[in-house]
Amino acid sequence: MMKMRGTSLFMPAFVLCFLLLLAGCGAGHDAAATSGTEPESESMPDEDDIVIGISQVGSESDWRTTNTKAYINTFTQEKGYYLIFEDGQQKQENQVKAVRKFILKGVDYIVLAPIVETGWDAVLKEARDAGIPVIIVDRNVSVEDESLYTCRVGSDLMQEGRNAGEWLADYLESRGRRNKKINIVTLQGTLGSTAQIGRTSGFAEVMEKHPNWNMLEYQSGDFTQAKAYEVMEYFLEKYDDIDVVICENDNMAFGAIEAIKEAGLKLGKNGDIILISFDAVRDALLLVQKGEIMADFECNPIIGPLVEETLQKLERGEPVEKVQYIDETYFDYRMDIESLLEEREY
Ligand code: GYE
Repeated sequence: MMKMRGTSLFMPAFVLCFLLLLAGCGAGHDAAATSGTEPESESMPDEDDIVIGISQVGSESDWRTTNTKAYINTFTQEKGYYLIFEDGQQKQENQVKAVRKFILKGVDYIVLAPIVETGWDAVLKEARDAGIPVIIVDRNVSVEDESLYTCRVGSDLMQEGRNAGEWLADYLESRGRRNKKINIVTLQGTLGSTAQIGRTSGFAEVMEKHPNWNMLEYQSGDFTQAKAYEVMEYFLEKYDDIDVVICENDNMAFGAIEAIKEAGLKLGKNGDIILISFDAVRDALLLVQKGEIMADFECNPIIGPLVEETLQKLERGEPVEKVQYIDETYFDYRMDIESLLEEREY
């Protein structure tokens, strides 16, 4: 049976002002959130609005900020959407609570960006029992029963890891270091997240083909600059022969670079350390241009439009692919970053 739009258990929503500022929306009718600490707004869905509850991971990185903006800019009330945005603040329990809240409100769709892969079975079952389609975005979930969610829209994170490994192999070859011993450290993302699992295992796959690559240590920097700075300091104290630093996102690269410079080491082609990163956000690309990050593997944060396309197909009762990957590329210090940046949104 078709559900009536906007007539479910709706409470007055609260506006997350900072999100609206991020999104550049003036008066703020486009996004609402249910955080009890925010000022109450009069915003209510129109009867025909498609009501979407988004449970976001947090705001740990530049990538995430752009990703959040893209949802807000895509699902506007002018286009007939009513968005309820919940920031999980990097805690799965907050995200589970948010999904339950969405179910209670009787939203039309749930969009879930899961912080880690496991632990979702129970709440996704509740959503399915309530007849609410769930679109998993960005990272993945690992559930016993795949029919607990409708589909996933995001990045092929394992492929990103493989691409980074292949790039390093080619680069070392070009520098005559193909068979030399190469010491590597990895700053991993949030343990158990698809972005960490995919990038670590994709890179490890390539590493297996190179017995001379020696992974000294993996440590998590939780995708944040501050944590990565501390971890990199620790790596540099412990090892004096690091050749390669893999940072599983750009914000961790920023922290690592700070620590490397403070230790008096040089980055880049003629330096001591080859640093590779993931995301390719604007500030990181400026460091690629300087040669400090030697290669950056793009993770496209603008997922909103593809989620919208998927949701519209579901609205029309059309089938959707279970997994949809967004197009991605990479950038390295040899490219003309300046002109690439002119056309880039983020
Ligand atoms: O790389 C990182 C963010 O899940 C792909 O999460 C995303 C990752 C992204 O914090 O910057």
